[in-house]
Amino acid sequence: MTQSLIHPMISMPKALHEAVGDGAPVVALESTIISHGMPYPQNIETALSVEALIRKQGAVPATVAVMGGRPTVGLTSAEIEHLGKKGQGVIKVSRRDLPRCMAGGLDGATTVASTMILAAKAGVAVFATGGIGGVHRGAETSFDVSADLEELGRTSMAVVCAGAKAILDLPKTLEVLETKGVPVLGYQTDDLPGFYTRSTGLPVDQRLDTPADIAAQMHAKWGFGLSGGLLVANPVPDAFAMPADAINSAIEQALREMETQGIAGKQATPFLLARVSELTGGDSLTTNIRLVENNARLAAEIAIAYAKGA
Ligand code: PSU
Ligand code: MN
Repeated sequence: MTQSLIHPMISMPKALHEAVGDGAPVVALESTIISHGMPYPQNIETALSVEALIRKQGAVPATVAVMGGRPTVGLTSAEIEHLGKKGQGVIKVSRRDLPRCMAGGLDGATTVASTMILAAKAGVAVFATGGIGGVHRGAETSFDVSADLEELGRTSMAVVCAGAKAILDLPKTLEVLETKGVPVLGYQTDDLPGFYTRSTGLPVDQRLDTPADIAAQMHAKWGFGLSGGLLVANPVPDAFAMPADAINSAIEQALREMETQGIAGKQATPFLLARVSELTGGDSLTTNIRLVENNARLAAEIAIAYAKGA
């Protein structure tokens, strides 16, 4: 049973392997947020505190990356520190980068898309992140649509986020999620959260108020053989949300600078996150850290509810 859940090419600590085999609640965590999403040393502090929060809730954390070419689910603290210190010196790995990274024996930090792939192959069903990638502003000419959306359409995983990052075109992101059959579930909210803010004014598909309600939809979707993800949108706690004006003007300026400097492709998201943090004097980074912690707590509760069965 245990073997069939876990792909033989996945490297996983023994305790985690057993936890998955026993049907214990496990929460996957991504590593691009460590290497490319936050500066050192806050990146390492956050990654470790998020793992501790998940354990405190009674679930098992599993941070995901490619280490020396091996798809790895369940990094050690030393491996997390290694990725955090190397920062942008490791490859940001999405679906298309996995073969290069594996065949080349390289270290790679996994995005939402590739974390979903590795976690699913390790038998994990719940994943906490900050904000997913989505349709970038200006996508009608640049065609920049994050591979995260494609992955949500195909890989079975509940992804807990604080909405798509506000640097994106959110109405277009919702349209693509609809096309790909991904339910967007607002946790205790009717509105799509805006990552740094609690609301975008855009409606989610459905509001759900308990982890058990979310787990029930996971069982319904996958029990019926509908593959693909569910997106759980969890607003940043009020105390840590940013004023909409401050964050929006920082985003506008960062987007203008990105255009002037000709930054595009996989560099776009890391550039925007870092620049917005500079422009807000670090406030957006604090919000980012707090919302990831908040998502980890909810993801643990969902994993626990899901593990109880349909
Ligand atoms: N959420 C964060 N910080 C991040 C990211 C998400 O709070 O750094 C990363 C995730 O790894 C996500 C990626 O998958 O940004 C999206 O990149 P792109 O837009 O290039 O697909
Ligand atoms: Mn992109």
